[in-house]
Amino acid sequence: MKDFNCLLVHTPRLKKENGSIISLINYSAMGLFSLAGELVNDGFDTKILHLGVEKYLDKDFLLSDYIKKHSIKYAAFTLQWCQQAYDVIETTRAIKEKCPDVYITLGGYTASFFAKEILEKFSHIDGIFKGESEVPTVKLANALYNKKSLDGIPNLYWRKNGKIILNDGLYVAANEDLNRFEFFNSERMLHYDEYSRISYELDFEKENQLVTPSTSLNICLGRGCMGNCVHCGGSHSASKLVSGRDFVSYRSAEKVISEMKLMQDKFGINVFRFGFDPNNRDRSYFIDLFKKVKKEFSGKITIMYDLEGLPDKKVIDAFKECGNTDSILSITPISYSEDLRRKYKSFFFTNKQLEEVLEYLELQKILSELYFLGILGIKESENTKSKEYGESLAQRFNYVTASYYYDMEIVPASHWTLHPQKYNLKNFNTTFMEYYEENRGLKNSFESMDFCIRAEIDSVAKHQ
Ligand code: B12
Repeated sequence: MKDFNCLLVHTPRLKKENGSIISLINYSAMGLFSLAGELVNDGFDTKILHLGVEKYLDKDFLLSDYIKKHSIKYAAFTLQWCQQAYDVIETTRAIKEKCPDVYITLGGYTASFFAKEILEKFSHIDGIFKGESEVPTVKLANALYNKKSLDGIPNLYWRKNGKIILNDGLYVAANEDLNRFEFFNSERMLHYDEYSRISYELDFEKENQLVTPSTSLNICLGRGCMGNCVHCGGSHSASKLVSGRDFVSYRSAEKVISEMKLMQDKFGINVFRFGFDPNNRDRSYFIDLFKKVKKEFSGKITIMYDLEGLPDKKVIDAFKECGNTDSILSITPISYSEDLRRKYKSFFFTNKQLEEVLEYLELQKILSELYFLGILGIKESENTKSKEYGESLAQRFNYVTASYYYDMEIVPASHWTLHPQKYNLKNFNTTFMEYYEENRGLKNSFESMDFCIRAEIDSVAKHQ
């Protein structure tokens, strides 16, 4: 191993709620494992650290102490989700104050989109990777280790002689890359076992929180999307802006299955989530994958498959075979109105087609759930009708377990934030600083002493 230790950090969003500290955005980016794997393959001692899990297990845990103790020279933080904006900035600020020699980078969708603004505003961030970063991250670690120039490292924003620049060259992973990368290795993450049982929300005041059997840890099947849903920050057009990706890459079914087997054997994980449906016109990849999953697991695992478009009978039949009866398809019609669906969503389908699919799922005894979204900038009564339509479908079809209704989130790089007039979109965040303010939480974030004070109160109370 090279004498240069690296750390990849996931920072959830912290919030104070009813006197408790809770965290959201608890699932780390899938890509942290492939990044760690590539660094290790190149001889760098690398760990992934989930700040929420570490803090939950030990209220006195401070990342700055960890960095000093383990002589970390390079620390890379995910800023994938815009809700992480405040906590990532404040945690890294505190780290840089206490450990000035550690080189700090950010990466992920939100950091990529706002890279220049972040580097202009926050001098404690040394660099930001725009887009996909396995190969560039290894190049950066080598350049820092060998004290070489950072020129020529693709996808890297950094300060050259005080000026913020984006290096020439673009790295986007191809199928062969995805098949080479490792997306699951419990050794890479501290306390992976506990992480594998984390849920959407973590309450730091409550005991026994890391016990969720069916987590939403996603299996990486590929990257990219052919769709252009208006509100999505990972659509075809948004991806082009964020990472330069304008094609879809798939991971081989064999690689996916061997990873699922490992997760099952080592951690008893039996619920797997596939959040990838990039092209409704060609689902041959999924039909092949489902057949192979069936062969390997004999239908004894639960699969949650998030669809962007409607499945046809071939996909449904293959899905039925591959998982147990708890397996579930999630379908997102967005709106009751076909006109609104056509305007806001890709992979269009009519209500008649949707209902025919739900009938077929009922016949096949396959569970499904529906997602309708409150669209901003339209009449509220239209959204109410979407909610009601969803509820009526859930009542009509026994195998529709639920119909959920949420307001659409506004995220960076989404089409409607770039063309707000077309969508009557007002009062939304256009700068990184607005996301930072919107998500402002605990002072000093994960380096805050509030957790420790709380722990002290608890231990005094226990001894009284
Ligand atoms: C699959 C998926 C999920 C899965 C799994 C996510 C996961 N574990 O990674 C689930 C269902 C859990 C999920 C949940 C949510 N998601 Co989601 N998700 C997606 C989806 C469909 C694909 C993501 C993907 O392909 N990733 C693969 C690649 C590109 O990313 P990656 O491998 O993880 O990371 C690479 C790079 O981003 C970068 N990188 C990432 N982190 C870092 C860190 C460092 C240090 C470096 C150097 C590089 C780096 O390098 C990596 C390797 O190349 C996208 C939409 C889309 N089509 O892109 C939305 C998307 C990413 N999700 C989004 C959102 C909003 C959410 C939720 C907040 C929704 C909600 N309100 O609950 C939650 C957050 C949950 C959490 N974190 O706890 C938004 C993010 C927008 C934004 N900029 O903030 C997107 C774009 C969809 C949208 N609505 O616009 N999601």
